[in-house]
Amino acid sequence: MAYIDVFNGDADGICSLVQLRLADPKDSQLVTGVKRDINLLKAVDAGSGDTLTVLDISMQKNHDDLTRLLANGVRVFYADHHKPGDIPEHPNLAAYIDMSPTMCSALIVDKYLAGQFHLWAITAAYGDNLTEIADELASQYGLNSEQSSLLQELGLYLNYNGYGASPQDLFYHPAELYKECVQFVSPFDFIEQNATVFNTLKQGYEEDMALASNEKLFHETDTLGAQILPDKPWARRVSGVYSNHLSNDYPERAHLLLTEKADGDYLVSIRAPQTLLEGADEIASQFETGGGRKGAAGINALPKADITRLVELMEQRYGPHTR
Ligand SMILES: [Mn+2]
Repeated sequence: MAYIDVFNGDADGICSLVQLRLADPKDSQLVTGVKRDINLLKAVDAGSGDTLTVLDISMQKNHDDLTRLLANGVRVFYADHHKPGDIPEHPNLAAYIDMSPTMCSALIVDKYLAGQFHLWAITAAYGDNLTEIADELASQYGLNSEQSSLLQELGLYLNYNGYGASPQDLFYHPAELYKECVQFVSPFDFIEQNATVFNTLKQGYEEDMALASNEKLFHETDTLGAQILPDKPWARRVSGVYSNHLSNDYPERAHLLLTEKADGDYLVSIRAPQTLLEGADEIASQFETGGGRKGAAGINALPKADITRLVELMEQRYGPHTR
């Protein structure tokens, strides 16, 4: 009879589990990883009598392992906001899936728990870049602007910590960070009483962002800004939040962020202009290891020789004629 908690290593995954375990404490086994590591059910072995909680990872990407575990007699609670694919019909599966663009997994859990730990849910909404929704909830719950900016900061840092190629790149393994958070019913108490964690993340974020801003763009037009970051832990950590930042600063431009990998290929983040949130997935899927959503997509391993073609594709897709 084991409890196994499987969660994405970003703000949304962590804050989802924090709420559930504050409501229903369990001595559980934790399965998580860096944000991009979403095939988390693969490593899970469980059987009849075991209870599995799965948070903020695509059911579609974990479909075969979910089916395997259900067939083993495992009871599963699943909450997520990514495309689920076919949801298995099984009496042992409780699936809470909501793909609406105004939801994140922690808000789904918040609804399930009738708002018991809404401060953590608001933190996650900020972390998932759902700023307007988070602001709305914050004012509904009577937070002042100082309080809501503090939750926004925490969400940003928790989210930032999840990026990286492997847990070695991160300041805190997401499982450790979860354990630090779940000791506090309120994220405000976490920030105040666990100041070392908060300040470590804040300082790391600020230093990494400053380093990224120092790197020059190698291609810059009204249509597209493109930048290369070096093969360094700071670059792998900051690339995701830095892309969000660029995209907020230049909403009319598309963005391309390439991070060098040890083998000479590039990890690529593609952002459509915020004023034309489409096409990023189509561009990414023209490359062997590419994929993603309309507004934001990526390529896992782009050979150096393909950089020019990628830049041209983006200039064509988002050039003046598309407006
Ligand atoms: Mn999420």
